[in-house]
Amino acid sequence: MKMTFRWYGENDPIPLRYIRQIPGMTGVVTAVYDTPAGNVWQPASIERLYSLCRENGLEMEVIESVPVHEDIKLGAPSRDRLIENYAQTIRNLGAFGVKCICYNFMPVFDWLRTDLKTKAADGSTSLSYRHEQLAQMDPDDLHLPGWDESYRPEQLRSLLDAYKSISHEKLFDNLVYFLRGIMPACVQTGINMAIHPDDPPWDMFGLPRIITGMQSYEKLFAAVPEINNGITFCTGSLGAGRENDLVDMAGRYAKRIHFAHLRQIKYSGELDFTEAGHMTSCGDLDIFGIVRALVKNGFDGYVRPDHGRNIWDEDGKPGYGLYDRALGAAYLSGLFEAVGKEEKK
Ligand code: DNO
Repeated sequence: MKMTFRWYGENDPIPLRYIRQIPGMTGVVTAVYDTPAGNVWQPASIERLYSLCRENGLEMEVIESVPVHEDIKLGAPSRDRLIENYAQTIRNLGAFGVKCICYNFMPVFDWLRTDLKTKAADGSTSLSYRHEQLAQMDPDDLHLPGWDESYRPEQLRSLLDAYKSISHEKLFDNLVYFLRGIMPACVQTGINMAIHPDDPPWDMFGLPRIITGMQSYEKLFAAVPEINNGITFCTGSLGAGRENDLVDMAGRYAKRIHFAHLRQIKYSGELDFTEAGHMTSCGDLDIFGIVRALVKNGFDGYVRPDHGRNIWDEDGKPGYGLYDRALGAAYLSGLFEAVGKEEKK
C-alpha cells in the first residue's frame, strides 16, 4: 500500500512541502489541468508537475483524472481519434513513471453534492447530499473541484440532448470499446486504469450512470479481463448505495483495486448522506473492516484519504482542505499498519 494525497497542481493553495510533512505520505495524486479533454497531455506539462513533486520529495505515480471526452462516452464518430489521443497520453505518462490512472465514465457531470457547508454539532462543516434538493438545482450552475468543465456552458444543453438516446447498455458498450482501445497502451507501459464509481451511484438529471456496484464490476471485468482494467474503490461513492456491502466488495476485488479512496459518510435518509471524519466511529461505513478486507486479500495499490471536513477555520476547496485529510491519512496509515502486522504474525 502506498499512501497518497490529492493535489490540484500549482493552483492548489496547499503547498507540496506541507503534504510531505504528513506522516507516511509517499506521493501526490494530480493532473495536468491546462489541456482540454480529448487532447494529448504533452511531455512538457507532465514534466513540470513531475519535477515539482520530485523537488519536494514526493512521487507522482497516480493521476486523477485523465478526463474521457464526451464523444467517447456518446460513441460519436470522432471517438477513434480521441481514444488514440488518450492512449498517447497514457504513453506520455508512462515515460514519467506513472503507474495508475483514475478516470470516470459519468456523462457530463462528475461527483455531485447539494450542499458544501453542512454544519455539524462540533462546528465543522462538510459536504452533503439531499436527494429532494437535487431537483431544484440548476445543472447550468454547478461547480465542484476536479470537474472537467471545458464544454460548459454553451454545449451543455446539446450534450444533455445527445444523451437522451444513450441507454445504460449503450453507455456500457462505449466504455468497453474505450477500454479495449487503450488496453495495448496500458499493457505496454504497465499502467493500471482505475475507474471511479459514479458518485452518487444512481442516475442524475436523466443521465445514465453505470458504475454503481458489484453487478457493474462483474460485467466490466468479464468484458475486459486484463488486470490493467481495474477500479478506484471509493467508499463514500459506493457506500451511498445502501445495497453495496463494502467489506465484501473490498475483499472480493482486492486485486482489481488499484486505487482506494477511503472516506466516511453518515446516512440521513434512504438516498441522503453527510460526509464525516474518516474514523469508523464517525459514520456508517466500517472503515476498519474495509481496510482489513483489503489487506487480508492482498491489496497492493494506492490509497488516499478522500474528502475531508472543513475544520480549524481552514478556507479550503470543498472536500479538499489540508487538515482533515491529513488527519484521515494518519488514521488510515495506522489501520493499515495494525492490520498488516497482525496478518504477518
Ligand atoms: C471527487 C472525486 C472525483 C474523481 C473523478 C475521477 O471528489 O473523487 O472527482 O476525481 O470522478 O475521475
